[in-house]
Amino acid sequence: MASTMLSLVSAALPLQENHKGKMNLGSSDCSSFLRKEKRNPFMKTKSFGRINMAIAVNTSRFEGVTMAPPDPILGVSEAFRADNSEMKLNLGVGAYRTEELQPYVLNVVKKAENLMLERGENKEYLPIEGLAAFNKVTAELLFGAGNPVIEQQRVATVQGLSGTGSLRLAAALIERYFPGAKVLISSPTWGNHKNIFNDARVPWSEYRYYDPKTVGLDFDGMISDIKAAPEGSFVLLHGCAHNPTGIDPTPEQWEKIADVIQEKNHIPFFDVAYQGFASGSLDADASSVRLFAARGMELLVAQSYSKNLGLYAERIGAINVVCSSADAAARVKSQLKRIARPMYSNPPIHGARIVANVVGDPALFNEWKEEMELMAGRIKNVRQKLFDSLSAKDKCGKDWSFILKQIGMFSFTGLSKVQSENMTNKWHVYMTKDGRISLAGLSLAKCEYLADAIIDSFHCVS
Ligand code: PLA
Repeated sequence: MASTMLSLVSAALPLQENHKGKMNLGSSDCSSFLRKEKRNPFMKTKSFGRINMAIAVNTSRFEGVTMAPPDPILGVSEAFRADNSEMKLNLGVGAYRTEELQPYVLNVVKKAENLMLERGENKEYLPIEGLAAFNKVTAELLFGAGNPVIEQQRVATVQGLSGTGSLRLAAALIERYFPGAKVLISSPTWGNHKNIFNDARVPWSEYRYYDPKTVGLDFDGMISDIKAAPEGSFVLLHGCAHNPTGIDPTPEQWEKIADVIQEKNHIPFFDVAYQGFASGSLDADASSVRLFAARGMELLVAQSYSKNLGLYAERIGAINVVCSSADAAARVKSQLKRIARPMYSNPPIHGARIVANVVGDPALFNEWKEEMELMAGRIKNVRQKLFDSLSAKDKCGKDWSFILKQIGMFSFTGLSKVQSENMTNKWHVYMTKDGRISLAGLSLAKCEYLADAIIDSFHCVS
């Protein structure tokens, strides 16, 4: 306590200098701090001069706090900003860029914001569960308007702080009401999933997902790991456009996954962060979730509007819990609110209004679908161009066709950690160390350069 108080004195002193530059130590507050200072074990002398006080301040109570490593995904953007090379390319975070590699604000978002200005909407607190109009349309976008789970009021929907915050709310619900239950996570998965469950103190283990030999889905491994998990586990599934592999189960495989989950009494937990980015169609990309809901299963779904509406910094998303009765859904919703209140009280309104305006208005909704197709289409084009460039340039004849089989924003290149480091250190291509590149941050013009970097890293670095 003593050194904390001294820090305050030190910070306050310059403000207390009078116009002649002399210190005013006579204030009662200040002298009470100084009396405490005499007992401060960190002080070497009893002098009250500025220099000695600085020594005391340097002895931090946070000495035991170690430096945290940079985040494996968002840390890449920090490193990118610090690089002065003209060739630099940020393929780390999954953020959509135009062909000119500029951030993109969707036209429908600008229109929705104009509407908000025209209406002169206020900034009052939202209820804990978020904006009612948003919660309505977000569940409809996910399950399809008219889905029995909505009609029967069996979905507890709470607006969350985008996908991450919504996942975190669900993790807290699991920790509180399913103590000891495990969450099964695909191997590999989005880097932050493990952090979220660790921080919520929810145990997790991995199920096989990616087969490096086929650069495809290890379906048998996935099924047997889900089968082997303790009954009543939560199975975290990427609704579409699996991050980081870009490999999704086929519709037939989804049916089989649902069979095993049902057999084992597990609870499916979908993370839908890329609705619209897998196929370009919002409906098609929700088909996995709808398939499970149609079976009458109880399930959790976290949603994000960061990518599909480009609302990254607005932090807008939702957690939906489908229950077997309206009564259970009401109780679950009340508990989600109870978890949210001490965490952040209530969510931000701006992004919620944008989504409500866009999804709730047929004209804007159709326009959004067109823009969504444009974004997804641009990514498909760079995917094709990257494949063509790699195939044309690679003198060793490696088969790069796996790039075309992957979907969504990313490509999982198969580059190792050292090879990925070579991409950054030699070629100024910023990417995550697991070999993932975000094609959303790539332009047609940069494909040839990227192909050179990949070929060099793949064949010359081991
Ligand atoms: N779930 C998955 C599977 C994701 O890939 C991401 C974002 C989220 C949830 C959360 O996004 P949100 O909180 O912004 O809604 N993944 C990014 C960004 C795009 C990140 O790591 O935060 C990625 O580059 O992997």
